[in-house]
Amino acid sequence: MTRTGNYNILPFESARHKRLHRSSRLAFTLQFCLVFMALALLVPESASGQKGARTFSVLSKTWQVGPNPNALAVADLNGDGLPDIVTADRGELHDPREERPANDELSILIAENPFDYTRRHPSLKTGTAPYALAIANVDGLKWPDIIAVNFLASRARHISVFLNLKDEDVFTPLEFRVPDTGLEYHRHHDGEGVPLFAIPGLTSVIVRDLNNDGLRDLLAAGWSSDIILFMAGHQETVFAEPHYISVSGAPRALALSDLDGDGIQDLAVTLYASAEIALFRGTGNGGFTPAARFKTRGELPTTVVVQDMNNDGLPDIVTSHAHADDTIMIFYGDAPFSYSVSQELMLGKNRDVLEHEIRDIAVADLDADGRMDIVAACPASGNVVVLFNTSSDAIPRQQYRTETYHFEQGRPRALQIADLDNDGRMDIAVALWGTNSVGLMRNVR
Ligand SMILES: [Ca+2]
Ligand SMILES: [Ca+2]
Ligand SMILES: [Ca+2]
Ligand SMILES: [Ca+2]
Repeated sequence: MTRTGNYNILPFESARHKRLHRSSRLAFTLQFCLVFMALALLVPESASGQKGARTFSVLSKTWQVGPNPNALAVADLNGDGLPDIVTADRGELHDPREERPANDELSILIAENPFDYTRRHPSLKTGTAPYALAIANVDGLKWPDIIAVNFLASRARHISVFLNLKDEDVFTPLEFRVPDTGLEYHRHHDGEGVPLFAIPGLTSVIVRDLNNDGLRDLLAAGWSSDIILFMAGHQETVFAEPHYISVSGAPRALALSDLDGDGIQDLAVTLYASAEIALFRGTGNGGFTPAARFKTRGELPTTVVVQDMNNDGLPDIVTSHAHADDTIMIFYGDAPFSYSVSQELMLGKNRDVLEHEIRDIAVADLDADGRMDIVAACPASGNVVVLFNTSSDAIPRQQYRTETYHFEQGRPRALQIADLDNDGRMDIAVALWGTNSVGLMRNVR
């Protein structure tokens, strides 16, 4: 195990690694100018994007949640037709070996009316440091259940499931332990050689039926142990024992999509330490086999989304680098598992200044023009940046127009796009790390 430097420490908020790795990034850039048809675009702030023509209105009211919400999910939990909001309140990880100041709860905001929420008390208790969320129906009842993966997982509480028994307004908690048999620790150690983080260090979760048995299965990224974890849905126990898929390079974020058009869901994974995207072909029975790997043209990629960004019918891959630069990368699919053309969208003005720190991205058609738009949560600048695709063709260098929304002291950390008031227009819910609250952006277009 070699120590590879502070830049690889996952949960700390720091930009110091940036300077350390500038030279290697230059090398990357040169390399990819040769290998890829690489296209860079400094996204212009829209001249007409200022007052009067803006797509979203930031609600002045915010809703309190627990300490340091790290993830946010939107779903109608109580069947009244209005989407509710859940946050994973992770707390801080100053020393990731300590349970505190990490936190262990999920907050639930129940919509009473459009843009009017009541926080459910008490909050739901998870394992330590809930990092990512999924909402999916995993039991026999019709209401959507809540699944959280816990990064520190002290006392072996790796996965927390809350079964939604809607009629009693009750969530029944279940806990799942990931056995450490066969798991190794691949990340950083302190000066005494003690691991800084827990294994497997879960950072991402998706719950979906992957083996076509009608039960929803769980996929999670085990960042510290270089694994993807698969737990098949189970009639009695909700999830069966985990199986591991080995993925070197610190798998951090996951996206499921049919990448080769065979009707079976495939998997895209960001590899934080090796700065790659890894692609896996789905077998249809819950298995995944390696299909491709390529560099992200940056360092420390943190997010991944799969969507057709240029409307050519082929899925594209979007990623961003929170700790190294303020860029969003689009990799355009040209054949199954092949992404030879990429485009870089720069949010900042200067490549060597980490101004925004893109922590989360989401993609949807926000202005209903048939083109996929991108939203980025940027805690360092306090901004949510919205990139509207203004292109009229499928040529890989797509054009974007920017609208910037500022959250005073809020530090947007995670977001989800959803139609929160059922008016047919996509709104945005934002987890605010600095104020422990949820802010909303109402689509007023
Ligand atoms: Ca497929
Ligand atoms: Ca495409
Ligand atoms: Ca659009
Ligand atoms: Ca709406």
